[in-house]
Amino acid sequence: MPAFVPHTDDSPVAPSSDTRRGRLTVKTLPVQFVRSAVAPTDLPRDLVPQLALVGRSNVGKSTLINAITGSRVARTSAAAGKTRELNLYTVEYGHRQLRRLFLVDLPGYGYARGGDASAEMFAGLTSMYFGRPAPGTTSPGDGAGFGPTGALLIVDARHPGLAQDLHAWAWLSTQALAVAVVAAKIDKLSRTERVRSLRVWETSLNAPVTPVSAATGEGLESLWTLIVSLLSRSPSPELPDRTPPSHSSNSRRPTRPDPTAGGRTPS
Ligand SMILES: Nc1nc2c(ncn2[C@@H]2O[C@H](COP(=O)(O)OP(=O)(O)OP(=O)(O)O)[C@@H](O)[C@H]2O)c(=O)[nH]1
Ligand SMILES: [Mg+2]
Repeated sequence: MPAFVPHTDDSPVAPSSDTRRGRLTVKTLPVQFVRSAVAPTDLPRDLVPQLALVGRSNVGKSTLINAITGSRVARTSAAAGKTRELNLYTVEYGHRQLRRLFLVDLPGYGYARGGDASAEMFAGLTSMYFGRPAPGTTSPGDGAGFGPTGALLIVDARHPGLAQDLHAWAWLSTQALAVAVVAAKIDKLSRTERVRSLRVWETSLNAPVTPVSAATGEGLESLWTLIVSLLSRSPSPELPDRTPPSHSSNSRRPTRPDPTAGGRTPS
């Protein structure tokens, strides 16, 4: 699988692909699986930034981790609903502002065949993880680890404006995090379809969308630039409440994504 190779010096991220010949230089970044997390005590306690990958089941989150690291470290599957815990990976990047990061692969939402159990598993893990303080914002003080520094919402370039994705974006946008949207599987669209799809995505989310393909490597260098920018933003010194509310709560805290929220669920 082609991967973007980031520069390891202090210069801004620069293309490593030989675009004149349409080829990508494939090189593996130092990346390791750390552990699967299901509880706060499984989360990292060091001050390394954490980037969460959020998106519908089967949208290509795990594949994207492999593509941007030039590895096969993350388990992928053509069948939806395979990832059932938070999988933590550590990556050495080598940029002046970002020498190391955690990539956190979340289970996908919207796995219809998983039923209530799958939806509850997703909601429970998400609220556990996003309820934790980001590295450097405060000391957890409870023997547990840190939560995300930033998050990428991964959407499918072919299915713009899905209600579940809009719902997830609305929720993510209320979090005290640097967040951005990435449209995956762009290789499945023609040039004309891409333009149309990205326009609909950006309008419906009211946010810029970075198109990528793990299959061809398109957009991966822009994605690394985006990641550096997201994770280099200093976290807010005042830690807002990032805990999703319970159903009985009337407070103005953000609500968690509802994996069963409307919309069709294409594969
Ligand atoms: N053509 C194409 N296929 C892709 C791309 N990214 C992922 N896929 C395929 O999409 C399927 C799902 O990919 P995964 O990475 O396992 O998806 P996921 O989001 O991690 O899924 P869950 O773990 O179930 O939430 C696999 O068959 C991948 O090969 C892409 O950029 N282009
Ligand atoms: Mg996965």
